[in-house]
Amino acid sequence: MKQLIDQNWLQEHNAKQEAAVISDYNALAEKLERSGIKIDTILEQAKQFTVAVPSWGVGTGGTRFARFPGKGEPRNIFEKLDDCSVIQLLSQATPAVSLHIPWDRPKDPSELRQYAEQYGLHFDAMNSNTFQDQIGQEESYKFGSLTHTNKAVREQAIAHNIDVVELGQKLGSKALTVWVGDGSNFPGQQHFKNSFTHYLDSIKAVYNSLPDDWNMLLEHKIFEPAFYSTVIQDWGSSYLAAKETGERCLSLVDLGHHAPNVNIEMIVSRLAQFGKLGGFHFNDSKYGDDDLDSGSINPYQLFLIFNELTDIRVQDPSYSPFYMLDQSHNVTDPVESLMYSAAEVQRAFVKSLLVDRNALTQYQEANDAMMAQASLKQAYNLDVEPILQMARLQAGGAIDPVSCYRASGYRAAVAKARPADPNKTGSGIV
Ligand SMILES: [Mn+2]
Repeated sequence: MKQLIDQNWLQEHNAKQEAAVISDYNALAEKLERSGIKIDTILEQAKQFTVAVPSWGVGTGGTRFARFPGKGEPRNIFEKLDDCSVIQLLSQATPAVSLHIPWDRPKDPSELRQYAEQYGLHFDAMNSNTFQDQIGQEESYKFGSLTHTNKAVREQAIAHNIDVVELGQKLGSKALTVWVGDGSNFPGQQHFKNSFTHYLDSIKAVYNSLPDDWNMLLEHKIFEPAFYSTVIQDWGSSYLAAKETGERCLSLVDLGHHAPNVNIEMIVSRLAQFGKLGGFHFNDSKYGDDDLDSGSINPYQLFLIFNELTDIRVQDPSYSPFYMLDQSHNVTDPVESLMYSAAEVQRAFVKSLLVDRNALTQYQEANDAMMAQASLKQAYNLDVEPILQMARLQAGGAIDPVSCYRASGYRAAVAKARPADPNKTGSGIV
């Protein structure tokens, strides 16, 4: 398999920290053993955990005010995959890449697929884009896409989604994620019922073109770019649409797409209870859809979400929603942020495995609020870093991905190989 960081060098880098990791791991094993937890079974599950990287995440993001490009930013989808391969190599938790079309449209899909496969990468859910106009496009999305009042615009948006599915099939993807910014900025601007009816008709048309082994994921978002009303603004609208559309049409939860302080872990439980929770976009936020790094603001919320997911998997071990990081990296090296964030999501997952579910159930049944919340905190407060380090070490990754990446000199090398085009502002999502 092709690797952009030399395996021997990586092993030498790990060797300096290996003895400390083994010592920490053994100490944690002893501690968990006292609670009847076998650390090796947790380690195996940690090694199985994966979260997809968004192709657009490896470029520097920006705000609606400005974008400050980083050095050596990828200039095309092949260079994006180079960066994704480094993230996977060092973190060993991100073997899949999620593409955004048309940003990542390849001239030759089979060439792109082979390019990914040489790194051991594959393609996760495909993302369509009808929230901006594309060059040469007949109709404009200024006043909406799948929900537009004009049938010709809706048909164009439907055709785009079907096209993305056809491309995704050639790339080995198994899902289409649909997010539309359709909505209104003023009371009275849009007829709520009519716009939702248009949405349902449009996504049903896309759904009918899906291959049998594909899922369609509907992503809701409370506001922005529409500031008064958004057609798919919440999990309720998403659930209704998914239910109306079909069995393989599911809701996707982006953590940043809710009002502040909304109980997202309960949304997770509700959607899952009725078989409609299909996937996640992980990120964190303080004020709105900030797209900050996962776990950087509210790691306890991330843990509580995984606590629900692990609870679901106790009932149904085969349950496996689509996981993706959806972040905008404005002030960090995107490769570092994505490696660090993948580990934060993996950390929340691992901690959720340590919750004593029998004890929690008993406390809930007995209305012992104190001990119920303490049983969650007991798992959350444990430092599981040795498990994550051991998982990476055994899988051939880096014990400490960020320090290893910095020592490798990868960014300096690509900065030389990828001179910035002064006329291009590059990728990035706001
Ligand atoms: Mn998202």
